[in-house]
Formats: sequence, structure tokens, C-alpha cells
Amino acid sequence: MEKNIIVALDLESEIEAIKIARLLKDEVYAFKVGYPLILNNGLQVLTKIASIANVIVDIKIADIPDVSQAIAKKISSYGVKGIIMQGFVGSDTMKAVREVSRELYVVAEMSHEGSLQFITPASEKIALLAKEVGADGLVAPATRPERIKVIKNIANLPILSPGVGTQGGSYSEAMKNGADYVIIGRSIILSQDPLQKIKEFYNGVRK
Ligand code: BMP
Repeated sequence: MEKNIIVALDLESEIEAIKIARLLKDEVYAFKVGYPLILNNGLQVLTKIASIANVIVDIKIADIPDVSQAIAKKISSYGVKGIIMQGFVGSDTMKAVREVSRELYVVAEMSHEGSLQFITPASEKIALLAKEVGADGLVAPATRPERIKVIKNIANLPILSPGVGTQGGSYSEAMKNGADYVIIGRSIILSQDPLQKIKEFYNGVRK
């Protein structure tokens, strides 16, 4: 079975992140690296994690096209597999980031409660625009698995789904509803035994 968990390395310590990355590298599709690691250790941390396994950078780019493109270009020079951006900024920014990114993942809908206020009402349109600009995948919430299905049906793009474990979503429900990859952070990285934890998701012990 292809490993389809993306572990979110939301840690401040580079030493700890590298330790977990080495431990889990054969069990993940990729590691998601975002602000906690980058702000505490600099962009070089991306190259270090990328030498262990695939890295998807999640700084949810959401600026005007030129600035977003400059950010994505800089990030892309660190040997990473993909970049996550916000979709609510619209297709001009998406196109600009697309041009300079290896793989581009667009957030269609978020997993937290606040998404319902602005993002969820626009998520289907975001998904369609992301498809039009040639995104490689969409982010859709495991906390609302029925939304994964809707977003997948609309855009027919691979879905990366966060919100499993600590946020209350379920790995198996996300998969049943069409998630291709599931993003999991705290319930794996803060566990006493991350390797055992990730295996429990794969073998169904942990839902
Ligand atoms: P955790 O499993 O610890 O809740 O982490 C989820 C990860 O997914 C975090 O890195 C967070 O930034 C990201 N994420 C999310 O939780 N919801 C979204 O809608 C989009 C995300 O990128």
C-alpha cells in the first residue's frame, strides 16, 4: 500500500524535527513543513528535511501575485516537492505561484470552525479555479469529511486532508470520502511513540 500520510512537522526544534523525520521517513508520503520550523531555524531547515524525505512547504501563501510569486520562487530553491497556498486570493495569484512551483497545492477549505465564516462558502469556486490554473491538489477538511467528497467531485484533483486526530477528524472517514493524502500533526509528532502511532493509522487501530 502506498503510504499516504503527510506528517506535519509543527515543531520549533530542528533537532527534534530531524529525529522524527528520520524515524518516520519510510512511513510517510511527505513531511509538511511550516512556520514553526522555518521561523525558528531559517529556510535551510527545508533542505535538511528534504534530504530525508519529500517536503511540502506550508506557509499558506496569500499575497498579491508578484509578492506571492517571489515567495514561492524563493521557497522552491530549497529542493522541496511542493508548496501550499491559499485559494481565496483568486486565480491571478494562483497562476503566478503555479509558474514557479514544482507542485502546487491550493487550500480550498479549512478544517477549523472559522472556515465556515468566509472560506467554506467560497470553497467550491476556489476548487474550480485551482483546477483551471493547473494545481496539483487541493486541501480540504477531514473535520467535515462530506466536504472532501463535494470538493473532490467538483475539481477531480488529489485531496490533502488535515484535521485528523487532535482536531477530531478521522483518517478512515477522510479516506472513504475521497482524500488521497491525510495530513496529521500533533497526534503523531507529540506522541511518545510516533512510529507506533502512524502505524496505528495505517492498520486501522486508530480511526
Ligand atoms: P494537527 O494534526 O496537529 O491538527 O495539524 C494539522 C496541520 O494541518 C497543521 O500543520 C495545520 O497548519 C494544517 N492545516 C489544518 O490543520 N487545517 C487546514 O485547514 C489547513 C492546514 O494546512
